[in-house]
Amino acid sequence: MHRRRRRLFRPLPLATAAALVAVAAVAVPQLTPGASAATTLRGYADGRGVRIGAAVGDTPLTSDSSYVSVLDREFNSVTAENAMKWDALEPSRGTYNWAAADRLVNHAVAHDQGVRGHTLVWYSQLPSWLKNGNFSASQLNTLLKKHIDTTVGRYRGKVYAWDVVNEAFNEDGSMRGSLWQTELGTGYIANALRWAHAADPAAKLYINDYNIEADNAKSDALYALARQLLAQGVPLHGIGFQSHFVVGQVPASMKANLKRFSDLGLEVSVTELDIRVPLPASAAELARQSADYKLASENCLGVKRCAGVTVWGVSDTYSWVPGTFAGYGAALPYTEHYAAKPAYTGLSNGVNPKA
Ligand code: 9MR
Repeated sequence: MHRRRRRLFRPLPLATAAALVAVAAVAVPQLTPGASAATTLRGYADGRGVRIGAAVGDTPLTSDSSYVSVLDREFNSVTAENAMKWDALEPSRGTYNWAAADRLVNHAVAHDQGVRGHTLVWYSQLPSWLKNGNFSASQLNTLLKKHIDTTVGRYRGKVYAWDVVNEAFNEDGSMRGSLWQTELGTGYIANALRWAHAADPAAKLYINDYNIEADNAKSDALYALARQLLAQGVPLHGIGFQSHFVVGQVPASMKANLKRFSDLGLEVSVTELDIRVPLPASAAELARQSADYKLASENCLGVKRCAGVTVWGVSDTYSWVPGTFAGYGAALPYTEHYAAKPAYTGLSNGVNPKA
């Protein structure tokens, strides 16, 4: 018998759905052709039980109503672009600033969006009191546990997946020489996953990285670590493939590479998709970028345990790309004026199972 694919998240409760239908029937007697919710990214994603997400900055969330309306219309998941990083949450030791992170979580709850938590253990964006504190290994272990207990605990039940460990590897597959790696050794990864699981047993726990989309030395090393963690019973549930691509360079081995992780029983997600093009962006490059958005999203959604695709921003206005890669930009699905680019159509066709 044909069975529907298991949904990765719960649909609206029946009563809520019925109420919405009832309200819609009264307040919106006619649907504008082409504007039904089913034709948005989140409409397609909801229909197949997956997430379509965007990284959200606190500035646009609080000051740009065009941004917010696209965000809420098109995306059923959000990731804090910076607000849940350690330097943002605990700028001085023991003094927490939850305001921006809380704002995003509350926004998500109000707009039926899930939250991906990003990120608990990273070499970067550490507060200076921590980075320069000359702490012993045992002190660092205690500080890390407290950070995870406090942060995951605060959002228990509200974050469906956490990027527990971010960017732990070098390109050649060796472990990156971070504060954590250097002082605590690779065991910090298993510990972080165990602590996060204890703080929120329902959250899916991820290792997230870039340049692991292809089958290469870095993804091989991660694959070996993932197998080892699973064999040891460590609560690792997923792998996040950041997917910061250059136009025309979506790796040919991406789908097969994601599949080998999925075959271990792990979820796979594209967590930070953007596709940069040389500026000024030509029509030909934008068309290529559109095809790449479709390919990259299908490379995940076509794999059995793909939980969803997140883009690293909504519009080109706030993207990190031009500030980091000189001469490149236009990496996201919307223009600075919130016009949908060909990239939007590519992404939409990638998410729509019937396209
Ligand atoms: O987009 C983020 C940018 O606003 C920050 O300045 C930057 C600081 O490191 O982090 C960016 O997000 C990164 C993410 O957290 C991890 N993967 C790479 C992303 C782009 O740099």
